[in-house]
Amino acid sequence: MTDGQIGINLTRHIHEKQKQYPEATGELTGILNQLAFAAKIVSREVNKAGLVEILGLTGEKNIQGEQVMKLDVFANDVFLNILGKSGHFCVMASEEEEDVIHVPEGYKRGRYAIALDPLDGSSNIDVNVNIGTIFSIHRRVSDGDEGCERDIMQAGRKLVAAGYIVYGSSTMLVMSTGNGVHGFTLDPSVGEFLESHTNIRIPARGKTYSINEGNYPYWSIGIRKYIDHLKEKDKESGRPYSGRYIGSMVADMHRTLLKGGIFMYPADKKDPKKPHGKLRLLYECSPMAFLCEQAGGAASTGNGAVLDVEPTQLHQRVPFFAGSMEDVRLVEDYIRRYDDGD
Ligand code: AHM
Ligand code: MG
Repeated sequence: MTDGQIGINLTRHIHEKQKQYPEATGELTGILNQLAFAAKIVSREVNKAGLVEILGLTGEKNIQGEQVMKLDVFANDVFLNILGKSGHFCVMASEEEEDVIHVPEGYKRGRYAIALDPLDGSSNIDVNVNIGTIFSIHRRVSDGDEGCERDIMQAGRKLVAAGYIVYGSSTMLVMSTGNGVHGFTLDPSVGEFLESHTNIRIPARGKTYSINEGNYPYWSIGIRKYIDHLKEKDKESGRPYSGRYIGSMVADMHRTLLKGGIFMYPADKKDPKKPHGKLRLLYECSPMAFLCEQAGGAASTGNGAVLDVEPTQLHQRVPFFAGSMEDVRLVEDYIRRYDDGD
């Protein structure tokens, strides 16, 4: 039993923030409510995933003889369905879809565009590791009724809002509308996201680094030297950095936002088809970069701020270094010193 003091929910939080901006239309409240609604549905299914395994329902058909949908396809359907009919968006993009997605016939086209990774890290579902949804929202820039790719393909600097939902030991929504970064934890008993982390700030410097070190032989000299450096005894702490890598971007970034340190997915020479690393600009790197900067940290491609990259392709990839300001500056320095022209 609590003393009746219940944290404020997501709707009230946005509402309160918007009061500071008389020109705000209140539309962001509606958008975040719709995102939260979709997140609750996906969260329910993610929590059932382990159980489904035990009950043997992961085959092609379930006991009713119905097709069992893969969770990432399910999450994609849920988000696109709810957001597409919300009246807030003119066009959408998803990691799961090659082209932009238009609002279904008969539904209002709105003033915003959204890019999504509906279920990032989905290869981790089988092993009960945190996965997440990432979103980024821009104001539309095109004229006419239908939105188009141009509305989605805007630099992160112009984001109106961005965030992620992490499905873990609890489900959390972490977001920014350009007013700091705030976290909300889903209370399943009342079905509401309640404010749990107000104004998250990344420490200026952290103690951990997060990277897939199996790619070491494929990295540039600068990245290899930087990682070698982190393993040396630090002059201040007398200890090397600790390695922490889950392999699920949302989970790795969530820890980095709260505790500091650096998360990286650099370019590597493993696959000539992916010369810029693995992570996608528009719905993975850009929204996370927005959150990092809003929390007082930094996010870089190694060669400038992620938020300043002008997108050229819907699914383009960029090298990504994000987290504590001093840690990000140091890796940039190594890249400048050793990889110039590499
Ligand atoms: P996905 O979009 O196919 O799920 O891949 C993205 C995921 C990120 O969550 C994570 O940071 C990265 O892939 C891990 O990649 P790797 O296995 O190469 O370390
Ligand atoms: Mg992804």
